[in-house]
Amino acid sequence: METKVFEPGSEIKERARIKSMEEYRALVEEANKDYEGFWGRLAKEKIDWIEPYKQVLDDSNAPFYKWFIGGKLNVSYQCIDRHLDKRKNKAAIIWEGEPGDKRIITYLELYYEVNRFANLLKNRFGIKKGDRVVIYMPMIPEAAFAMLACARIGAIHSVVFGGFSAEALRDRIIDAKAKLVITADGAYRRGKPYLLKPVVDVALAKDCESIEAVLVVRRNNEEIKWHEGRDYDYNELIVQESPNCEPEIMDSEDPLFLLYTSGSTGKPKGVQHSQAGYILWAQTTMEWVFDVKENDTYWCTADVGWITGHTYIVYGPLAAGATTMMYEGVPVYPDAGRWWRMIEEYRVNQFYTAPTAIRLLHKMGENEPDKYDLSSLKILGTVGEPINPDAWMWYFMKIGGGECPIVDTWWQTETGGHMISPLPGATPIKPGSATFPLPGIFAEIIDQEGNKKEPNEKGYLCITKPWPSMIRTIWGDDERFVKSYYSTCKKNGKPVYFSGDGALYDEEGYIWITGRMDDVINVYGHRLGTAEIEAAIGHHPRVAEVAVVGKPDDIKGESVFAFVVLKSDEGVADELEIMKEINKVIVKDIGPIAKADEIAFVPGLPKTRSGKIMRRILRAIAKGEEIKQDTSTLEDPSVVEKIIEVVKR
Ligand code: 7RM
Repeated sequence: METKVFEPGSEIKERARIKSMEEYRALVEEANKDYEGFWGRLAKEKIDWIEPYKQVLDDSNAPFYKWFIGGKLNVSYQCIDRHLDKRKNKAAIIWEGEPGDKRIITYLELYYEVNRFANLLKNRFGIKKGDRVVIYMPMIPEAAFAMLACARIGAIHSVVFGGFSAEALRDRIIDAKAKLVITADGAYRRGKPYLLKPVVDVALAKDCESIEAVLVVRRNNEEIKWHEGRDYDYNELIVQESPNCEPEIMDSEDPLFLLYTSGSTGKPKGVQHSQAGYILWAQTTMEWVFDVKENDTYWCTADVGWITGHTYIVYGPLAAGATTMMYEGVPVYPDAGRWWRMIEEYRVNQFYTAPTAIRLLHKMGENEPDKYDLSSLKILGTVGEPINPDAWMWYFMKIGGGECPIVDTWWQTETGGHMISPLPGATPIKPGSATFPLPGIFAEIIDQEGNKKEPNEKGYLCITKPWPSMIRTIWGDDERFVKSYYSTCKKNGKPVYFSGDGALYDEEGYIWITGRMDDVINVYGHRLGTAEIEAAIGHHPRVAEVAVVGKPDDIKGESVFAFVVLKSDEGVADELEIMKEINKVIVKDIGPIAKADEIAFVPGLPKTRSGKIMRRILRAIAKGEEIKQDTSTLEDPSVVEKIIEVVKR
């Protein structure tokens, strides 16, 4: 199949920081020639250091790499204070609530809000440098204030996505030994108020001894229960705090935040990020990839509960001195034109969203965007999963009017910021390809020994040199960190970072991501471990065994397909009832995003003689594909036919 190539237009070339492939290659070359010099130059140019670093990279204890050794800085200072001279009255955050209420927060206001919040954490709750604070919040500006307030006093935040259940929240509180939970009464979604605080109450009902207090921001004023001596009203307390708070002096390598993400086992991993390396790359990619300019309005539709919300709603845009938009609700309220109306009204220049949302809005309104003036847009972005050419073309033509480059950004919670992405003013783009590694990033498709793959040969997507914004460790579990990322592939005999993704080069060296090689699936752009869902389903008293696989889905990317073996042979007369119950358990343990779309009650699972479930076979069955794999290694090959029969019914 012939793939189309789209060259950047003259307008984008003119305004972009990196204007040609020659300029891109010069940067790549600079990093090739003198890796530490390259990163040192960026760190000097971009970070307002309190004290300069003494060494760029310490690799003496690989893979526990350290960057910008001895440097002192404060991330909230980098995001706020240093802009006040030039931008105190510039909008830092433009927020719209789902009901249509609006707030515009200037950099000076942001400074006061964050300082008050920081003082509140310090003075009222005794939060100190290194303490963990869980943020369980809707998409309101206070979520960003809370993150920045933690950064200001050196507390380590752990944002938990507001769609996660009480059990999931509890697991994360316990693992991080958090002292404080910051939450809200609730927020608005699909035109209705919903509640968050009661979920916190359930989470804290057991085993959360580390928690000393709960701070509640009022968003929708719905009635909630207050626990005397534990719960505090943010809106009442915040006005009593001083708007000035000295930023804590932080070391480059002090942890900035934890963010839990799914891996291939049941227990989520607390991905730990650093101060200097993280903020350097958040800011740099904001400038290179989104090319934000002084008067631009930039909008990323992610939730702050995901890494995209951390790096590209809060830290990256603010470090770059940009105006970042934040929206509370769903894209389809009151109708499928909500986002397009907002782009028109706020004259958004850069728009960054997920393929799953593009597919949904495409399906709901092919020509809906025609009703709006989207001519302010300059650059479009996607993230989270591979984008299919069909959705890409609709996005490119209908939203971008055929004139906005699409930056298809490949990266992960663990990478902190973009790794593989087009540069809008330089890279000729192909629908569905994330194109090339960014300068300084050694992303390579290799085999397990480190040999580079030939075009069209699938391999392991690895990053073969450390980079500043990389994961430092898994909170409290160094061993799991090494095992998860540094034990699959080697290059020149040395372990290198393996992303978990497969990918291939085309004839021109463009990178095409083929998807996860481990048991992680991607539903609505949300990363879920099949093991987590299996553990939840296993909690149902009638379930004996379960295997979950992802099934390709036109809108969601992947849907959740569960193969369930029930205990005893009572039969499944109450099949529908059990299905409902199973989904209830999933919602309770994880949240609604992980609900099973299809459940097949099967007599057994295809297992090898050593007891390992052959998921490849189950994936093929879920898709309705013919089984090409050799089934002779199975303990009981006949089970495959039986499963196919059930699924066909
Ligand atoms: C940012 C984020 C990471 C996983 C990653 C991939 C998939 C992300 C793309 C993509 C194809 C892309 N962090 N992924 N971006 N696949 N093209 N542009 O999503 O930690 O939640 O997920 O998402 O599989 O490993 S994440």
